Amino acid sequence: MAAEVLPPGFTAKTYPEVFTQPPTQPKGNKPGQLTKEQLDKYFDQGYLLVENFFDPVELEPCQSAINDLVNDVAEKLYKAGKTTSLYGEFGFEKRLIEIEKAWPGAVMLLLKLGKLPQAFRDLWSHDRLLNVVEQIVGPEISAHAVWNLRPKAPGHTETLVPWHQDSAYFDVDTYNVHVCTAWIPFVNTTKENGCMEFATGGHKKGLVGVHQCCENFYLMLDENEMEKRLDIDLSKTEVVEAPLGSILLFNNVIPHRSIPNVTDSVRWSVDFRWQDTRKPWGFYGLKKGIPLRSAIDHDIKPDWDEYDKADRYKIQKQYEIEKFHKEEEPTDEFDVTITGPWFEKYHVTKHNEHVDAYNTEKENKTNP
Ligand SMILES: O=C(O)CCC(=O)C(=O)O
Ligand SMILES: [Fe+2]
Repeated sequence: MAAEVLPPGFTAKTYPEVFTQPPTQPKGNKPGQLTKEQLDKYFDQGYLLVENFFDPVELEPCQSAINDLVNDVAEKLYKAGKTTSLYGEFGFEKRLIEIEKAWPGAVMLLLKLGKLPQAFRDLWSHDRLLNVVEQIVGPEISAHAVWNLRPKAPGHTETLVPWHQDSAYFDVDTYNVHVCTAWIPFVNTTKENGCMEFATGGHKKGLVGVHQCCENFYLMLDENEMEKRLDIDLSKTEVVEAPLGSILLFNNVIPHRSIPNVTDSVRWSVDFRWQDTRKPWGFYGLKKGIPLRSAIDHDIKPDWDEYDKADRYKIQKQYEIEKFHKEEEPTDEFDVTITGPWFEKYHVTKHNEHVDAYNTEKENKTNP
């Protein structure tokens, strides 16, 4: 049998303790912090649902920021003559669906959001949330380079995320860094509207499996790989319905996916990540995080403007232009493809417009 050709994204290195051992906990409790049982469960399962963490009122500024963002997209498309209505009569859970029907790609424009509205900055650096993050990554906390607003519309394939480990998207030399995500829903998320599913305990080896490229722009971890290399029992995955007000915490090696949205409403959520400020950043040198809290410097003020200066989607594009000597094209504000350096980490087993936009140029460069 031919030997398996392993992709550069696979290192075979395992870091079990990074993902299974909580850091030493200082005495005393800060508001919102997890109980010992909850913390142990996070490190045992690889994820944890904390219900009623936020009063829904605390999420209203984000919901209203999302309404503004949808309005911006509606206006942009309308002004460009791509749609004939602003669909202003539709609300939070429906308007984007109508816009997407009129101009398929509207959801992608929101997914490619480069800048954080103030309400998102406030939520990411929310005091009670950081108290929890401190229990998981320790007291030196930075916001990670990667975050996403997820408008998951019914039947929309580009927001249906296949099985993966988040580290697969990051640099191989940060596979030993614990990155904690809080996935925060802005609606009740259920089995019907595309909530999250986790391969319970799949983080225990501390190993990033061989992914494949790509379902749309998403890396894929196939079930055979999950069973064989990550010792996952696929009969023990858990679909986690996260209600409004909850936070769903998970680490960067736990395999997870989201399931189809079969309702007629948008499933809105955001995912924010944190890591220890002193550990290396995992985004190909393209974007750093920013410190949010420190036990050494109590006066840290997050420099969100500095963070936002580097629009991840723009710098990913720029990286590609430089690396593959592509011709620089004028920015197309209606471009709905996503390409990124993670495409290079794994073998391409599935082609689509995103993957091809990246690799065609690569071939042109090597075979001029
Ligand atoms: O929200 C989703 O559908 C997928 C989220 C995800 O994979 C993540 O936040 O890492
Ligand atoms: Fe993920």
